[in-house]
Amino acid sequence: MLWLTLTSLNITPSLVGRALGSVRSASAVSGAIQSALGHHKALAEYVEHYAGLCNPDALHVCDGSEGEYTTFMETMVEDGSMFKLNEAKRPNSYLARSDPRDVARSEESTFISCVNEEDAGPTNNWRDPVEMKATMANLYKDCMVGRTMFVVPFSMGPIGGPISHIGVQLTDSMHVAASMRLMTRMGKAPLEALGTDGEFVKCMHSVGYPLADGKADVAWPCDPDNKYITHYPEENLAESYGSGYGGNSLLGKKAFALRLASAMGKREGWLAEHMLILGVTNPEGKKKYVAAAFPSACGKTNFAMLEPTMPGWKVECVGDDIAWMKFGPDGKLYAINPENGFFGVAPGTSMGTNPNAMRSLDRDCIYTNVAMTADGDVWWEGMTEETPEGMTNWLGEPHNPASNTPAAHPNSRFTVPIANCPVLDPNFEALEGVPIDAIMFGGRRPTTIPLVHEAFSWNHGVLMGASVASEKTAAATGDDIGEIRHDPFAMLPFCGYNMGDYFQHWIDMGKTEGAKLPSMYLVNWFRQDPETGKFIWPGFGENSRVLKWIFERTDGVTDNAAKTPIGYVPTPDALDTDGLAGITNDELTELLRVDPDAWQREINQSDEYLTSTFGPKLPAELKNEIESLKKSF
Ligand code: OXD
Ligand code: MN
Repeated sequence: MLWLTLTSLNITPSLVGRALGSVRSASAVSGAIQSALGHHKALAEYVEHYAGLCNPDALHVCDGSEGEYTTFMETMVEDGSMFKLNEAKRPNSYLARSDPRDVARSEESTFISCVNEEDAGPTNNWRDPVEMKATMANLYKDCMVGRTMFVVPFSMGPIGGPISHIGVQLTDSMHVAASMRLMTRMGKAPLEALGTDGEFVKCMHSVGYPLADGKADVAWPCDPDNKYITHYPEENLAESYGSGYGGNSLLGKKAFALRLASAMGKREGWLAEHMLILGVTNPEGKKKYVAAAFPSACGKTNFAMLEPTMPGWKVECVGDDIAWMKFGPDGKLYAINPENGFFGVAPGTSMGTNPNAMRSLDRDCIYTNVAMTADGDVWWEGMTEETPEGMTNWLGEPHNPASNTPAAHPNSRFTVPIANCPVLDPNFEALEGVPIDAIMFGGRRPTTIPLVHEAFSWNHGVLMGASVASEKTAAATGDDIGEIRHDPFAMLPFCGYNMGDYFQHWIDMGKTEGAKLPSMYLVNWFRQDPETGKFIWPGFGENSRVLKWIFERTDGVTDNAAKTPIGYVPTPDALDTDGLAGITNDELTELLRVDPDAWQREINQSDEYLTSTFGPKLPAELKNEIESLKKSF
C-alpha cells in the first residue's frame, strides 16, 4: 500500500546526490531510498513510512556539504523566505522573519507520550501514545504535498564517541535542514557511521503547510493553531508538527538531546542535562571543567564564554546549553556538548555582556526575528547604546524608535556554528568528552541565596539542583515580589520522564562504584541590596572570581571556606576581589550572608514544593537531606 503512494515520489539524481536516474515504479522508489540511505533497512522503513503518510513531491537526502548549504540558502533568498545580509558587514549571513504566531517554544503543545501516565510525571503534559500517534498521523496525512521531504542524518556529539548518538530528522523545511547543518554534525558522515544497522533516534517534523491544489507558499509556513511537539521516550521517537521555530523544529536540540536523551540516560546510566560546559585554566596552566544549569534569563550563554577579569585566568567554551555526561573508565564524569552550534537569544547580547558571542556572530549566521539596519546589517535591543536610524523591525515594517515596541523580537535568535566561537575549547571534539570537576546550579534570586556555596555531599548537591528556582523581580511582578518559580535542574520543560525518577537517577549516579564525583555548587549572581534593590554583584566577566574559588575548592584548598548550616561559603577574603571596583566590604558580606530565618523559609518552601509535586516519587535520600538541613539551624 505504501508503495502506491510512493510511486509519485520524485527522486532525482541531484536530490539524492547519486545517479539514481528518474525512478517511477514502487519497487524502484524503494530501492532508490534504500540505496540513498546506505541500505539501512530500519532507516529506509522509517523514511518510507513518513513519506507514505506525508506524501511529499520529492525527497532529498542531505549530504551536509557546503555546496548543499549554499544551494539551500540561495534557494530561500530567491523564494523570499530568507534575506541575505550585507556581505561586507556580515559575510555569509541571513535573516529570516517568522510568522508572528511562531516565535518561541510552545510548552503547552509539548507532550510526553509514554505508556503509563505516571512515567511522564507531574511536570509534563502526558498523552497516550496510541492516541497521540493517531492525532499526529491525521495531521501528517498529505502534509508535505507540494514540498520536499529532507532526510537529515545528524550526530549529537563527535561521530563515533562513546557518549554520542545519531539521529535522523525528516522535515519539509529547507530552513530547518540548513539550520541542522549549523547546529549538528549533519549529512554524509553520520549516515555512513550508521552503516546498515546502526541505532538512530527518529525525529519527524513538518511545518504543517501543504501546498495542495496550487496553494502558494508563504515566507514562514506553519500551522499555529495545531502545534504539537511530542515525544515517545520508549521508542526514541519525536514528532513535531506546525512550528518552524528552532526550539520546536530543530529536533536534535530540546526534543532529542534533552527530552528523549534524559530518558535514554535513565535507562542506560548516564545524564542528559540542560547545562553549559566550560573549561577554566589558572595562571599556572592547570585546567578544570565545569558544567552548570541555569533557568532561562540567567545569562547562561554569557557565562559559558565569559572573559575573566583576573589576569592570567582563561575560560574556554565547550557548550552553552546541553551536556551529556557519563562516567569514564577512570571513574570521572565526562561531558560532551552534543550540539555543534549556538541557538541563542540575540537581545541583550553585546560587546559589553558577551564579547565572545558577538565575535562568533560576525559571519555564517542565520538570524531569526532580529531587526535589519538600513545598510543590511542586524540589530537588536541591547546591542548598542544608540538605536540606529532607518531600521526594519522583526515584522518587516519600518521601526519607529519613538514607539514602545522593540525592533527585534525579545526571543529573536542567532543560529551559528560553534566553530565561530573564538574561545572554543580545544577539547570540544574530544570523543570521550571532558572530565567534570564541578557542577553548578543557579537561579535569579534577589534574596537569601549567597553568591556561591558548596554542597556537603552529592545528595545535598542533588537537593540543590532539585530546589533551583528563580524569583520574580520587582520590575516584573509588582506586588508579589519574592514569589518563587521552581525549575528543578533547569529541566522543567525538558525532562522526558517523571522528574521524581529523575532525582532518583541523579542520586543513583552518585552511588556508581569507583566514581570520582564532581563537587556541587549553588550560585546566585542576582542578589539585591535590600534597601536600594540594586544588584550587588557586577556579574558577567566578574563571575570568573567565583569560578576561581570553585577551582581552588576542587583543587583541595580547604581554608578558603566557612562551614555554615547550608554548605561551605567563601570566607570574605577567600574571594579574589583584586581590581574589583565598586563593591564595598559590607556588600561583600551581604552577598555571602546566610540569613537563618530566610533559609528556614527557603528550606520549608523547597520541601513544600518537592513534597506536594512529587509525593511518593520524591527520593528518600532527598527527604533526608531536607530533614538534616532543617535540623542544622
Ligand atoms: C533555549 C531554551 O532556547 O532553554 O535554550 O529555551
Ligand atoms: Mn536552553
